[in-house]
Amino acid sequence: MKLYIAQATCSLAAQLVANELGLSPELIHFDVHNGTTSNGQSFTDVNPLAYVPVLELNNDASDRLTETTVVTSYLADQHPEAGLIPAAGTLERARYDQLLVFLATEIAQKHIPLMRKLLTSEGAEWTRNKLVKAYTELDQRLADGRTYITGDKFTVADAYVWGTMWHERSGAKIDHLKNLMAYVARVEARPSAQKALKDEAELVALHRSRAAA
Ligand SMILES: N[C@@H](CCC(=O)N[C@@H](CS)C(=O)NCC(=O)O)C(=O)O
Repeated sequence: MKLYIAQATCSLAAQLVANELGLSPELIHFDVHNGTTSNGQSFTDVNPLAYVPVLELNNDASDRLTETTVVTSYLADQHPEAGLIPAAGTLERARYDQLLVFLATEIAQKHIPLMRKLLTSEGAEWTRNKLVKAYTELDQRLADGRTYITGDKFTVADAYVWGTMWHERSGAKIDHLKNLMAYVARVEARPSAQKALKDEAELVALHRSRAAA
């Protein structure tokens, strides 16, 4: 399997899930600044929409999956014994998918125009308020002392929350959300998260050094 990633982006969630499952996809770095990849492939051939994560499967057709929620859920569904996601077709899974879509639309995608400074000041304020509201919802879930976002078990959603904690870059003020902050630190302390950060940093450095040579 190949996993296309970019630095400090939502692809960290896919890396973390792969690590939790003991998988070792070949990582390929897409440099969002200059459009190159660490293996020299044209990234728009890989994903015409030009974003990560992209998971390329080892099947005959080398099928590719995009969308963070789909990539992470697919990996978790392939390894039900790891318990990283509820079984497909259950009400529990429908509620779970509801949470993943909430994370994708109300958090991850809200950050992007802020980080890229694409909004008017009125638009930026509206979007930051939406982000604070969404993060407050997560903080309230955690207020009952649970370890992870859906309970005491680590799941795919935790990887996604952690992989999209871009509040500092987007200027959303959420440091007062103490349950959330303590929780994110717990996720980040997991060996799978530390490995994701390390693998990403090493690959980015390799890509840059090859480009400079
Ligand atoms: N709908 C996609 C969006 C993924 C996305 O926004 N990826 C960003 C990083 S988090 C990206 O690759 N951006 C490319 C760029 O900025 O050029 C998903 O949910 O996975």
